Amino acid sequence: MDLEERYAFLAEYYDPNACLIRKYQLLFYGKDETCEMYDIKNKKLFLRRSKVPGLRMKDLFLGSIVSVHSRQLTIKDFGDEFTRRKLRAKTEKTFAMIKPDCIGKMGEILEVICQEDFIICSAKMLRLTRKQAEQFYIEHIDKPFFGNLMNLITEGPMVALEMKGEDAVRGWRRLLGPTDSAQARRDAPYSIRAKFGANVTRNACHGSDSLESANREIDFFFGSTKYPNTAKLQGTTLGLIKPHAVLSGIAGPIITDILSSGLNITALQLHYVDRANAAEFYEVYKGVVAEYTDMVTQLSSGPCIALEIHGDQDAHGKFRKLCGPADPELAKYLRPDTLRAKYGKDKIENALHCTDLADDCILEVEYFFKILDS
Ligand code: DAT
Ligand code: MG
Repeated sequence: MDLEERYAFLAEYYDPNACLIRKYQLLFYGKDETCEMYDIKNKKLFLRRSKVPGLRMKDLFLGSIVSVHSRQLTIKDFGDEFTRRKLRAKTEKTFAMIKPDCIGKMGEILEVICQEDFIICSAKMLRLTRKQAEQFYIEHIDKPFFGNLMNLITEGPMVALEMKGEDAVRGWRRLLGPTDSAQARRDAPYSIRAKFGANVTRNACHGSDSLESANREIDFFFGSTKYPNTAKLQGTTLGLIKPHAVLSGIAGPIITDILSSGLNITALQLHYVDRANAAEFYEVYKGVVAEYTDMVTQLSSGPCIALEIHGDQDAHGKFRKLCGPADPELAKYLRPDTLRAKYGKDKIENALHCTDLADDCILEVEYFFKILDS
């Protein structure tokens, strides 16, 4: 990015009080990472040029949702030709899948994805029926390996991912390595298939092979067809990776730690929670916890990843123990191995929410995997 450059966007904000959509011109200055906003309707300065905590250039792309001083804005369009030309090449999307053979390694794979600067726009754990799998891989229907491929794809849950990045289609294919994991180990030893794949069919992950495939595959999974999530809604608890942690790219390591503690992840979905829903979800803390408003602001400030956590017994108790004290300062001192100690910053940006009371587990799991996913 040329640091002198100014990028312009059309952003929309749904004002719940007035029940109307407000439109803004949002300007972002690369040089000092400041933001300026104009109300389009009355042509007035809305936000003086200033730094907006948490707002980065890489979070601004078509369809992204960003938080500017507690307002959730949707980036609807480029604001000028310069921005359109500059960013279109960069805002390429691709489709990735963590296949059933590699679901246990999803934390490590998400870590690689974030290290390579991909931004995850959508993520959902789901299980395809045979018919759906055939549709997805229709181009291979006559190949001798088709039966094996169908068995693998339908043998268990997988994670579908819509990702964005510079040269995303080619970049992700390069990172995947050759189709055959054995060849990948010879020719591209640092690739995902070399590291995580077993053979030519069980090769860890999928990646779109062209822009056209990417569009088709993103539409297949995240278009109008809604696939049921994999939540059990029984004997499980909720883990919510907060937006600050998702945006800073540490969801992968957090998931790896959860899985290596012996707990299972039985459902996963990325959500953009709006302020009204965040307020509703945290309602029990209203008037009880001093940080309530800040908690609502944090949860609605960007993408969060909801996890359904399952354990052989007492998933709630085990997961709370793994998360540690709500205040990371305290956690670092008392329980340095816990997730909040390792990944939290302060009481608000404490990496994860976990259900407080055993009796509320299913209510909270249902909030994300039944109510918000409908
Ligand atoms: P890719 O996934 O690298 O795009 P592809 O589109 O040619 O590869 O094939 C789709 C999947 O089918 C691939 O990920 C694994 C399986 N597959 C491909 N070639 C195979 C073969 N020769 N034997 C067994 N499985 C194969
Ligand atoms: Mg292919």
